[in-house]
Amino acid sequence: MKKTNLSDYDSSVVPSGRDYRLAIVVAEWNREITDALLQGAYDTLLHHEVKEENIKVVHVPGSYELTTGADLMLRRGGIDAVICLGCVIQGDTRHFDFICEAVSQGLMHVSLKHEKPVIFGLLTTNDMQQALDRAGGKHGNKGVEAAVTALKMCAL
Ligand code: RBF
Repeated sequence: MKKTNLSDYDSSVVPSGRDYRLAIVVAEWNREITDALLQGAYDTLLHHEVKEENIKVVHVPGSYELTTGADLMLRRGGIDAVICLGCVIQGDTRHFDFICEAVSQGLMHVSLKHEKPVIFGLLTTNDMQQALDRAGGKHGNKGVEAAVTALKMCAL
């Protein structure tokens, strides 16, 4: 059967998070969207047995700051993976391209530098509707998928 919600996943293949400590770095821009992504990621970690006290949530002003946020979390030590959540919506100027490029390159760099998974949970959409569709709408919740990815990477 064709899946209509892309965040439907086989829960049985997701490793238990009972031994992991994770940070979630969330951008405040487009908060309606990023709050929904955060809720999806947080609930998914709890569902897979991550202890509440082992989830650290921090906010950064915009998606551009996700890289620094992830770096600071990993520099403190004791974190197994960082989930980064943000939403960049195409506007009239080229900010979209610069922010998306910086974040995708930046998060990869932080991940390789610290040798820890850094999960790219950044929506990069043409408009608000596409973002809503991916933050609990018809295309699921990408925060859920980011959390599942984090647990799978922690178990590698
Ligand atoms: N941050 C986002 O997370 N999503 C956006 O859609 C977004 N659009 C922006 C558009 C402009 C014109 C500017 C100047 C900033 C935007 N930001 C956005 C904020 C950006 O990620 C960052 O917080 C600021 O540029 C400060 O470094």
